[in-house]
Amino acid sequence: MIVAEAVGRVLAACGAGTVFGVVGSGNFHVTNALVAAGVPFVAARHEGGAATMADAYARMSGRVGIVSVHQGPGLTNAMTGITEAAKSRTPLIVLAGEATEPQSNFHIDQSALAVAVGAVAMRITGAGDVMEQVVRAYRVAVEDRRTVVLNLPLDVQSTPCPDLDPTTLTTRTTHLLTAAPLPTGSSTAPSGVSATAPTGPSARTPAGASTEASAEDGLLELARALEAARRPVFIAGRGARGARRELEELAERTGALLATSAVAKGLFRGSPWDLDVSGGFATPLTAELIRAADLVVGWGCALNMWTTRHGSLISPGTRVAKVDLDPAALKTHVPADVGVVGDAAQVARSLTARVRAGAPGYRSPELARRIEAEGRWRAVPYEDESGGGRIDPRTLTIALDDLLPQDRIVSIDSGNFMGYPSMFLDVPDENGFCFTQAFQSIGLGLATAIGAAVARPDRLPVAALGDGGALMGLAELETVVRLGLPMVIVVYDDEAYGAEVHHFGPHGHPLDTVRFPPADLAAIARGHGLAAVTVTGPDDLAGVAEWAEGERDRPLLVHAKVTRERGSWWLEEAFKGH
Ligand SMILES: Cc1ncc(C[n+]2csc(CCOP(=O)(O)OP(=O)(O)O)c2C)c(N)n1
Ligand SMILES: [Mg+2]
Repeated sequence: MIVAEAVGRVLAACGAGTVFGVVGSGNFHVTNALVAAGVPFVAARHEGGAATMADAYARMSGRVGIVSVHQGPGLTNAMTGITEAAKSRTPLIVLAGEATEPQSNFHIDQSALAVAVGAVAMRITGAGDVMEQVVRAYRVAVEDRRTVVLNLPLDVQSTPCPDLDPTTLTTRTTHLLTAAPLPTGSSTAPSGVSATAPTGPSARTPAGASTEASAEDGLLELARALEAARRPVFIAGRGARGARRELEELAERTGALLATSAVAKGLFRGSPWDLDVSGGFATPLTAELIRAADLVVGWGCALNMWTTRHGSLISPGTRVAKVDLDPAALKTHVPADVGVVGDAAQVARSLTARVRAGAPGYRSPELARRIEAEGRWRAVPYEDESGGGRIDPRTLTIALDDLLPQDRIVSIDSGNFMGYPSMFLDVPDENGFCFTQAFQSIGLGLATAIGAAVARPDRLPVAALGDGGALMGLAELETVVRLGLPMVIVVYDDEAYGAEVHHFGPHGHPLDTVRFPPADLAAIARGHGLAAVTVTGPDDLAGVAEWAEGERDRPLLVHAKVTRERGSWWLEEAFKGH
């Protein structure tokens, strides 16, 4: 056996779910070793797609995402997806061949590249302790919620190492995975592994963070704040995605209303007190109720500019509390008046046990009626502006919401269009929405939908893209067809980088650099083997209905020519951040 094969075997023994990649000579053996050990491999057509697929897969499956890339350009191609994952604290391992000889065409400083985007750089240094090094990388990904670039130098990869029989492999890997906790800072300076300092915080409580006593103080203060609150609202973020039951129990006891950040959309679906998403995508009712809150508690939620509309959803008199694993998150964005460092579910459980029940809080029969009547975007009246060969994106999305099965998983690209699917397409729960927007890159939407589809084959994958993002990520259209995914790809086509058009157009700037001639996206899709429908008005939606009611044996691309006279209302909010 050679080191490259040992790396694959050990990673498989750690529990790697699926590996996404583009195979070249520098990652050939490690990828085949993973496959030989039973880990499914998904071939992407571009490394950027592979990284984003693995990111989405990890988010939607709860497992570590694995990416496999060739040295040099294989890694640079993957960098945008790696950055998105690193910023989102997605547990991800990028296996990257590494040319250490400076004369090699493939040589670059891969560790510096990884660190520059907030990932953790590690390296396999020899045959001696390859098992320890792989397990350490895996544990840093899981326990610190980090994206790890694990460099595999070509000369080290080909070094012979003793064969690992399956029983010893399993026993030793299990032992290493469950051995003593990693010391604080191991993602910055692990012994035996070359690593460089990351820019982000560690999930493990670092020195100087809450002691047990101060955590207890924080809990007590939050308990008192909840008892005193008349109009409490919980806003759950990514860090609370697994804590629905605990948060609902505490909300029930304290009379709190329930909202989420965009990444956690769907978490409280079905609750009569669900306000859906807080922030730019919030309904008028949700914005009104959050503004009128006297206590807002962010659960695993930074309360950033998107979730709070640049802070404007938090009124001056409103107290803010935050519960977060990361002590730094208590102070960033909207700072907390009351902060608790801890896991959302655990903290909620312990508060439910100690908070006095009684006050109805924000929950009244009248409010329940209003939430039922006005709590969804599709209940907000609007004037349909379809006409002249173009469909109003609201009309399009509401119709799709009706036509497509509820058991869906929706992934969204970036751009002016992005609010329409985020607001008008319902999702069944927090595992029905995949939002790879931490880096605000366009072009990640299709690969996101593929990774999400691999994680949740029981759901209908829906990718919502702009024409710009669709054309940027087009390489993966073949992947959708090859994998036989029953995906619906909706392209909101305004023949432009609409975000730029609406940003600069009102100021009289020339827009030729951001406008394009029509592209026949339906024909492109058919060329790849998808079914396709071009929608120029509401009547064309019959084609979507036909596909939905049929065998769905091929993926469908809905090429929607959308109205483009005005920018979307959440975009103005977004531009404040530029
Ligand atoms: C990789 C990358 N390049 C450029 C941008 C700047 N940008 C933001 S939105 C956008 C336009 C996207 O166009 P499209 O996908 O058609 O969506 P639309 O805005 O038209 O709805 C661009 C170019 C970006 N965010 N990411
Ligand atoms: Mg566009």
